[in-house]
Amino acid sequence: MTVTITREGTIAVVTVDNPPVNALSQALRQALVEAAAALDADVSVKAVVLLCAGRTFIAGADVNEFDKPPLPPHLPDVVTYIEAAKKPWIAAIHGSALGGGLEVALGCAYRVAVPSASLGLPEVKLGIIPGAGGTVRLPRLIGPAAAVDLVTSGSPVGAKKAEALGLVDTLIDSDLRIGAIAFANSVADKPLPQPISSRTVPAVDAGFWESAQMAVSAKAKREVAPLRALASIRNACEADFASAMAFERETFLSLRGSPQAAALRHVFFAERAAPRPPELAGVKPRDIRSAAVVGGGTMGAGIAAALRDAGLPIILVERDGVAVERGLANIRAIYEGSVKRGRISEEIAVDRMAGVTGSDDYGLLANIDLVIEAVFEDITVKHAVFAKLSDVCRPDAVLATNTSYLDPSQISEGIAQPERFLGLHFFSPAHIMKLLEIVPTETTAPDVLATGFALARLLGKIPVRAGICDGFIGNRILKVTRAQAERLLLSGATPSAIDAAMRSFGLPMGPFEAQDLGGLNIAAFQRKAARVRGEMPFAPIADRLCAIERFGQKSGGGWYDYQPGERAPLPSAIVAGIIAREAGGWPQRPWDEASIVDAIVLPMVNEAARILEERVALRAADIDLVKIHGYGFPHWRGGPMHYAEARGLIEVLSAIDELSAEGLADQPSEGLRSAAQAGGFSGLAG
Ligand code: 3H9
Repeated sequence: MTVTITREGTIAVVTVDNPPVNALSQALRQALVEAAAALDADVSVKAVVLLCAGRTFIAGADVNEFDKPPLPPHLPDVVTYIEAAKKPWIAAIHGSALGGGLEVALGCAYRVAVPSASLGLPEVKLGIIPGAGGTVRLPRLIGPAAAVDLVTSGSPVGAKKAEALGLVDTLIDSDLRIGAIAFANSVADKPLPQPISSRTVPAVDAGFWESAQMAVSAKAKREVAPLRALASIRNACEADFASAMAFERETFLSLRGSPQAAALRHVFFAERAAPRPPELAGVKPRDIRSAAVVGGGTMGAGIAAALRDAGLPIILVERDGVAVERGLANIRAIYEGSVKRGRISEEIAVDRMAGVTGSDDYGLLANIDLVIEAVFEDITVKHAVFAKLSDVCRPDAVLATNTSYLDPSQISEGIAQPERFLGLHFFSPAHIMKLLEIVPTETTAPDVLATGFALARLLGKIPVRAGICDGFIGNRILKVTRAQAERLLLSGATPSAIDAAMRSFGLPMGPFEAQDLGGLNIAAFQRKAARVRGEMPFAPIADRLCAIERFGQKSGGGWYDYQPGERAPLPSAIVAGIIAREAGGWPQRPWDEASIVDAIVLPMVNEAARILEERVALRAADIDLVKIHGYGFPHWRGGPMHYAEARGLIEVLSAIDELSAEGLADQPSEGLRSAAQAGGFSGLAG
């Protein structure tokens, strides 16, 4: 870390260089205070430009320090020090001014930024609130309504919007350093602007806080930080500056040590570790400038849209003209939906479709860099597709399968240059869902695997490397969840009670509602295939429902009944009857919310430990990302593995022991036993 001071005439330029993102470590805070003191004492300096080296302005407090006691100088004091400087400080922003970085900029007399910069207070995404005056200064600068939006959403705004809000004084289109120095010269002899801390807050309309409270709590659901941030802004609008700062700091410090903040920090670091598997360090991915998708069903169309959204030209291949038209219509429907939801404009939708070519001619793929197969889950159909791709594609083209349940190694049999083949398992809807399971075979070349990770980055997805097994990481755990849900039914719980308990735990939907929405037939098809392989999947009630064609909402009923045209699930007498018949011989017991959650979540953890033990997943944190980004596990709980560790693995182990003694779960896995003994999953990971 270095902070250097250079001179351009009477302007001092303070350059912060603390790679990778100029986070405000203790050493940097100290250096900023020292720079401010030295420059205040230097009569030859009329104004100060605060600039950052590298790819970004200060991106916030150093999150690595949040598990330790705070060390002086504390950030609020650093900001106060800069705000009290005798000469104007000008924050010159490129990249991201986030969290503490923006708070430092708010201590400066002026803020200038390049148009590509973004500014924000993302603290709520880490389970905390801004802790260095963000909730107190922001409403004094841009008004309460804009401050509430920015702080409670945690989403940054672009520099142009920031200028319109009054957060940035001037945009600098040319070289930032030169532009900021010119700006500094233009204000050097003017009186200092009134510090933000001593400005008054504009009044709000009657009922403003009540409606903000309702809107924020509806969005936050059970996340604590957004409402606490709102309370801090409200207090800052109603109290004097000093007491508002004290209130903010107290809230920040209490949240910093909270379980939600610990969980969200775990997710933050997991998301940053996942895209960089150590074994691929230094491996150069292949170039991907064009892509094709084979199969235009729901998955294929979603994958095509995801690739297209990342700017790649796309060819969609289907078996005949009618199927091509259907595939193109599926992609078009995705873009029409995005326009309707206000996600993109009509012009963008037209442009995206213009970049998609539909064809039944594999010959068009002769010069394509990446082809993803998303056809029917049948090994013969897939073999036929890859045989054609082997014939027509360049030998260095990357070939991928989006299979969910088949073995990618088997699919790759017979492919010319099998080292260019891998599994890329997207989640539906593929243009929205963030998770991408990357599944190499034994023969996948390192640069092809690296291409999978590079593709994830290009598409803005969270990549997780998964080994080959039935269902990879996510669907393998899902099977356990579903089996558990049926065991609960057989021992006295109802679908509505189980769904309600899981929603109250934080999932967007319970297991039965989710199956009714997605349809029960795909899982039934997979169970049939598993039975052919000699396996014995456990789904006695789902099997009975499928036998009477209760496939879910699309067939008018599944685990629940539905009124025609309605989506509200209604308890079903037919289903209750089937459960009662199947439950004969099962011991009945009472189930409350907590015991339902335990009987579903803890067996997930048990299976996940087995997955780690088998090295199907490389890290426990990867499994957390799979469940959060693919299956709606509440991110503020940190994923099932973090949840289990936070709860204590000994307790988890004994709960599973009890469930399995009652015949309500599998026995604890060896992986779980050894992790419990070691006090964490890190020993299982590699
Ligand atoms: C805060 O400020 C609280 C204050 O209000 C109050 C204080 C009193 N700390 O994301 P990338 C590391 S809370 C430590 O891949 P990109 C990251 O782990 C903070 N490390 O880069 C990774 O390390 P490695 C509010 C951090 O270019 C490397 O940097 N601020 C931090 O895709 C590259 O990260 C935020 O929440 C950090 N704050 O994106 C901002 N940030 O290479 C969070 C990053 O070892 N950061 N690292 O794996 C971001 O949003 C992105 O990193 C950013 C760059 C957009 C800046």
